Formats: sequence, C-alpha cells, structure tokens
Amino acid sequence: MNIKSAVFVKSAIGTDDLFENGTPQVVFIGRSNVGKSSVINSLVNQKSLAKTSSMPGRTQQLNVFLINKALYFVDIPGYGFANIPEKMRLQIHKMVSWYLFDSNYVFKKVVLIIDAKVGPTADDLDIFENLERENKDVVIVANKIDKIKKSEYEAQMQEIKKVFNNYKVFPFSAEKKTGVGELTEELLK
Ligand SMILES: Nc1nc2c(ncn2[C@@H]2O[C@H](COP(=O)(O)OP(=O)(O)OP(=O)(O)O)[C@@H](O)[C@H]2O)c(=O)[nH]1
Ligand SMILES: [Mg+2]
Repeated sequence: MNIKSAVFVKSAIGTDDLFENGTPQVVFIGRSNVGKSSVINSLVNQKSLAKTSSMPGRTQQLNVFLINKALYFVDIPGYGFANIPEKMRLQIHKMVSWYLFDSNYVFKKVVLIIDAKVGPTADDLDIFENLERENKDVVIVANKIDKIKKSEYEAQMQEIKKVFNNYKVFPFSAEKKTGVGELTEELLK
C-alpha cells in the first residue's frame, strides 16, 4: 500500500474534535531533533509538509496530517529539548503526556523514533517503558542510519534490537529515504 495523498489538517494544542472523529491516528514520538518531522516527510515523499529544523524544539504543537484520506499522522514535539523557555517546555510536556497517556485515545501505531547512531538514551527507554506498560502498539524507528559507519552498522543494529526485544525495529534514514517502503507498509496495514 502506498501513500497517495498527504495534507496538513491543523495544529492542535490539546483536546480536539478531530481526534474523536474515528480517524485512526499514527503518532510519531522521540527526542527533539531525532528527525520525527523528517521521517514523516520521507514517508509522504514531500520536502516540507512537516516543518523541520536543525534547532531542537521546532515542533511545538500536535500537527495533524491526513494520509490517503483515511488516517492521521500526528507529528508532536520532542522530549529533551533545551532551547525553549521553561514555562513553555512544561506546557508542551503536559500537552504531550495528556495526548499520549491521559486522553485514552487508541493509536493505530505509536512510532518511537530513536537516533540509530547514538542508540537508545535514558529518555527513550523511559518513554518506551511507559508505552509498553500502557500496551501501546509501538514500532521503533532507528533513524539517521546514514551516519553510522558501515563497519559498525550490524553491531549497532543488533544492540538496538536487543534493547527493544519483541518490538519491531526499522532501520531508517529520512535523509537517504532508506526504509520508507517497509515502514509505510507497517503503518498502513
Ligand atoms: N543525517 C541525517 N540527518 C537527519 C535525518 N533525519 C533528520 N535529520 C536532520 O535532523 C534535524 C532534525 O530533524 P527534524 O525532523 O526537524 O527533527 P524533529 O525530531 O522533528 O525535531 P523537533 O521538532 O525539534 O522535536 C534536521 O537538521 C534534519 O535534517 C537522517 O536520516 N539523517
Ligand atoms: Mg519536529
């Protein structure tokens, strides 16, 4: 199955009717700057549907995109960003944890994106444990594999798979568009 259409719907800042209209939601989460917005752009084959930046903290709302007129991709702010005021950081944290955990929305998939080269951080593992505990349908995307040396690639991927045992890990590069087909299939099936 391919992505034939992808359009921006709106930026939500919390509860919103569109989350309750029955359209399945696929949410993309991960550390700030890990490439959530870039992964979405690579999946929909558009350069800047989701806004990206080299500065962490670019995405500050729940940005909703309608895919194939049938499901939502939701791009949300990352965790661990340093460059925004404390008050705003807390507000964003509250919004994200409400959306993921307190809203009781049933997500079609929760896509947890990690940096393949850095490997899972304490923050990544923390959110993963919370998602696991809440029985979310999680898939792991190991993004930025283009930054890993060929000689280190296999060992690094094995290490990542070991940490997230039983969950699917998708090696990915939003930059080089590696893994797009496999991940698309997983998210749309
Ligand atoms: N080398 C490489 N760089 C990437 C890849 N994916 C994203 N980037 C870069 O990483 C930076 C952050 O990308 P974003 O997509 O804005 O990251 P984000 O996770 O949405 O960040 P926030 O919205 O701040 O949480 C940008 O400079 C991207 O060009 C990748 O696969 N490889
Ligand atoms: Mg972003």
